[in-house]
Amino acid sequence: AQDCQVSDITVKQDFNKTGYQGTWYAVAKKDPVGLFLLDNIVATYKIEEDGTMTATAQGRVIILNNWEMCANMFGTFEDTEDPAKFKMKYWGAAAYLQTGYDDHWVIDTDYDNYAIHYSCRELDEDGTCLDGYSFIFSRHPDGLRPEDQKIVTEKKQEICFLGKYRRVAHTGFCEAATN
Ligand code: AZE
Repeated sequence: AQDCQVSDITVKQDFNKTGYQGTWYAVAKKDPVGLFLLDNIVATYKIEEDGTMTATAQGRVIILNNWEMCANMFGTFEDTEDPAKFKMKYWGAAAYLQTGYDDHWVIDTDYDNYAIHYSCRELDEDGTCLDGYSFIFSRHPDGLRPEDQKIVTEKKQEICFLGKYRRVAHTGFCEAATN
């Protein structure tokens, strides 16, 4: 997909959502346009009894220009014909947080260590992504294992986001009981 066509991006083959369950720590992110999760981002995925995938996510945000808080977010996933491509409906625990309906693609994962997430919100006329975001997730709060970094760099290039990521800090901001 070196022409950066979103329709040519390949995702994880035979994606197994059961194996994807549990906690993932964001170690890097590529931001979309507008308001977004800043840092301390942790996502927890679960398969419900009816087989649908749901998730919760936390992260530090700044809303209304200078109000810093920990956003508690929820997502429900709709399956598509590709097992690694979902539509995600999401909303915040508080009404002033964000709601949305985004693509949620799993580009690659080994289920035990790393995962590469991708979402294009807006396609450009030429079929490339005009506005999108992506998370690099790790099962380990301290980051990716050295052996996974090479794979992740290759995938960042395949989704045409190489050089657009920022590291996600984990400082414990969202670990306090009340925020
Ligand atoms: C994601 C995966 C787990 C579930 C959810 C995710 C995305 C959440 C957002 C939240 C934005 C919040 C803002 C609040 C002011 C992809 C991490 C819900 C995009 C901007």
